[in-house]
Amino acid sequence: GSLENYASLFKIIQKAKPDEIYHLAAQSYVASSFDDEFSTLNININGTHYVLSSVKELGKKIKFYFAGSSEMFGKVSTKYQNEKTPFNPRSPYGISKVTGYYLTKNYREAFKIFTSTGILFNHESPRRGSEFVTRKISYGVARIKKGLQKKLSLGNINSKRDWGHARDYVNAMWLMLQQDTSGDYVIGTGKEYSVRDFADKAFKHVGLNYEDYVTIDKTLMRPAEVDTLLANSSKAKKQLKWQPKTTFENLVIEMVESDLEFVTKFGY
Ligand code: G4F
Repeated sequence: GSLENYASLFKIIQKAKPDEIYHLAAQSYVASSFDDEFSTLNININGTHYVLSSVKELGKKIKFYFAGSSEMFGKVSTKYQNEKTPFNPRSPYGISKVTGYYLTKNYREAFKIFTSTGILFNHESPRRGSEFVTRKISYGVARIKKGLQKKLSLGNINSKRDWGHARDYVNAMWLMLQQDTSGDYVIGTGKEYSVRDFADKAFKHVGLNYEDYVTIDKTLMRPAEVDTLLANSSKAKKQLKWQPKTTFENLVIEMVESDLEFVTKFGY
């Protein structure tokens, strides 16, 4: 199926007759969304609408999960963000997710469909694509350690994120659809670290100093940056009994170790 094709999504849902739908698909690269605003907005907004509309047409008993994003908060004015924090997106990607959030909410209210949005903060793992900064760093560190690369170019290393492990966050998504009622939940660790902190820990893990290898490339800076994001997940902790299990330090180590293994095995 394709998010750009209503009929293909309708047919798949009609055939599979799912009990639950986890709608994670999107153009999810924030930086690329500035380069091609039109594709990002078309795919992310219409794609979400097509899935929701198919659910409405085919069977209201399907439970629907929408992957919202902390990018919806954008330029924040409060230290912590929860379900009541106003949205202030800074990228076409963030705007598309805010629209998806409201579509999801409207289908819940207007058509009485079980639809929940997880407002997930950055979630990482060794499976992360190297377009994203955490994997770019862990892979770069492994290649530098093995002598395959000399420098690592990064953009804004002062921006701060609330980074958790994807494994913990997928558990939260599943818990949302096991509830009796639908709703919106902020999912994050409640701790924030800068890109610099991530690089520092990753290089230190292999006995190196990031300052000797990281160079700043201004072309990697975004036209509008989200400087800081920090979750208040009290609602999820209380209602879903959800708790993140992986610490920042263990996340960094797991990613670096996985890339060391990859580089050793494949040699690139
Ligand atoms: O890893 P990033 O590209 O992730 P970003 O933009 O926070 O978005 C991710 O998390 C969102 C949840 O909040 C998701 F919705 C979204 O789909 C995606 O998964 O960038 C993180 C930070 C940014 O501030 C960026 O400017 O790292 C900074 N950064 C610095 N140097 C870099 C780089 N980002 C990338 N991708 N590449 C760099 O070289």
